[in-house]
Amino acid sequence: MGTAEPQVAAAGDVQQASIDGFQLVIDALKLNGIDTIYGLPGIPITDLTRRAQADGIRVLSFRHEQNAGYAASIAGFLTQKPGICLTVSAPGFLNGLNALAHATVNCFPMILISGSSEREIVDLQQGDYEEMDQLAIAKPVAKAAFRVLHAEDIGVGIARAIRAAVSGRPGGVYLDLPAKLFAQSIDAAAGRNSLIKVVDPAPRQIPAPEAVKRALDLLKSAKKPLIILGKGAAYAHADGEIRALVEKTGIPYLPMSMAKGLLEDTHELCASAARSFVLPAADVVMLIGARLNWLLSHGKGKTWGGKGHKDWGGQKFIQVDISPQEADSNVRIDAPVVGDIASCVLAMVAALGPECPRPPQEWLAAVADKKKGNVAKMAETLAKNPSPMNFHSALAVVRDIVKANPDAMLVNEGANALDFTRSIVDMYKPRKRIDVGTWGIMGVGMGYCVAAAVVTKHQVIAVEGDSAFGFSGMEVETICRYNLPVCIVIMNNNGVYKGTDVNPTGGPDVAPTVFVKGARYDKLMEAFGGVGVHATTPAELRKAMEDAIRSRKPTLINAVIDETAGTESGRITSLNPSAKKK
Ligand SMILES: Cc1ncc(C[n+]2csc(CCOP(=O)(O)OP(=O)(O)O)c2C)c(N)n1
Ligand SMILES: [Mg+2]
Repeated sequence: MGTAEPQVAAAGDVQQASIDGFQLVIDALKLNGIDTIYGLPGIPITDLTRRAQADGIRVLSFRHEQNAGYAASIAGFLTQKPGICLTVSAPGFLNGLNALAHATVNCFPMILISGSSEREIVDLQQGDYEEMDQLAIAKPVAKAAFRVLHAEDIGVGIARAIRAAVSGRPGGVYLDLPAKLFAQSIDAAAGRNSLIKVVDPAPRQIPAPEAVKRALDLLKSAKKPLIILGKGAAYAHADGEIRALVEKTGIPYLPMSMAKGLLEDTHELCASAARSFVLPAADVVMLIGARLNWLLSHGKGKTWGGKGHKDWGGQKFIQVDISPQEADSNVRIDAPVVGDIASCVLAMVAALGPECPRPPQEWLAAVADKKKGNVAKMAETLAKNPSPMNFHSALAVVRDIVKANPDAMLVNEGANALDFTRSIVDMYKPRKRIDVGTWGIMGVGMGYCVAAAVVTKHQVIAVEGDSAFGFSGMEVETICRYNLPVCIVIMNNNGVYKGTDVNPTGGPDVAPTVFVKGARYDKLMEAFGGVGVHATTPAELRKAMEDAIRSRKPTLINAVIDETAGTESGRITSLNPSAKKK
């Protein structure tokens, strides 16, 4: 009897004085300013989601890990902090893996944290619950991959993951946390002391002065200079410096899709409406955070004025990029400038001096002239009001709504629904347009909507192809559950690209690109308490969008589009062997 009391007290003390793996993970994340987790609970991370929420981290629960992953990836892009996606083992991990690869390819900082099964059993392939060697599988698609086996190493593991995700060229990082780690308890003081608050996670990388000089000398020698802004430029949050560079030099610029709005698309130097003129005509091109990948036709071929599809067009290139390996990936780079975009642009603006020569007037006039013609042509098309509604008449409405709400985030995916939106809907502010990115991936839509609403608190407008929407459509429940100000506009043309294909055999199956005709996606939103609208005219679409923005209620507008209106593969018909033959 006499010994019972102290024992209880001692047990209490021991409990107080120890800390478990769950808590160390949560504390390590919080210590590094991570306030949101995008995930889906289950063994072995259910308690991690519960305890993270209890500790003040916002835990957003999705219906499928892929969407949580896309949300985390774009949160990383928008905030420059790694977006965290949390999944269960094997199948949950694999569902999240697509987004991890997407983050790596697009240079978005993201950490996929997955629970995993018992190492000994996995390594002997003895058939554990959800057994999989996740670390090995993640490695090829991640910028880095780590596993933590001991609670004492959680601090280091999370610090390494954060540094790998955001430093240099950002990317997707995998962090493997086996189930047994969470239950490990260690001395509380030692545990807390083992955590690391990462100092300067994405250090500035200052470009070499001689590289800056080489680049500016080349730029000043140009007769027909062009600047191309990529999403790396948008990521850099160097909006003032980039504007200063463009306006000081007076050089026409082309924004890549997610760089739209870095300077307003209506800026007099924006050459988007003259893209097919400026690319082959330019003599010196400065790429800022833009890679010469397929989206820029690899810097050669007919797009650039080359004779054949692999021929150099004769341009000289300046490439501003954080990665020293990027230069010469597709064509010769005459003046690489390596460093973080903000530091590079700042250095260039400073080196330009007050008296910066403007490009020759003939060049500026030629670009302006081309723009004027194309803008007038587009205005004519947009003014038409055909019945049924087509992409142009519907997107003319979206264009007006975005102009009136320049702070709104615009999420965009699809083929025609993507290409037409990109060219018709002007953006006015940086990092407002988020889309399919480097891979032209379908399925980012609803995950992006959730993250955009949560991170920015602004209204979100999503323009979605009906096929594209289907990849993540179930997350409308998530959007309703968290009552997010998201207005989804589905460009419903009954299928992939268009709804008019027929089965050549005459059999009962419809063609592979065709969906249920006249589907009512709006009812899906109503099922979860959101607002669903069926819109068949631009006027109905306009009213529904205005109502959605006024109310900030989750809204889905089923915009019925002429099913013959689209083209195969949107703008990238050339990559589609069968369409090319036609
Ligand atoms: C993950 C993934 N799967 C498939 C594709 C191929 N793909 C490209 S666009 C597209 C859908 C186009 O249809 P929709 O979204 O309805 O746009 P529309 O052209 O009809 O406006 C598909 C399936 C892809 N890009 N990504
Ligand atoms: Mg479609």
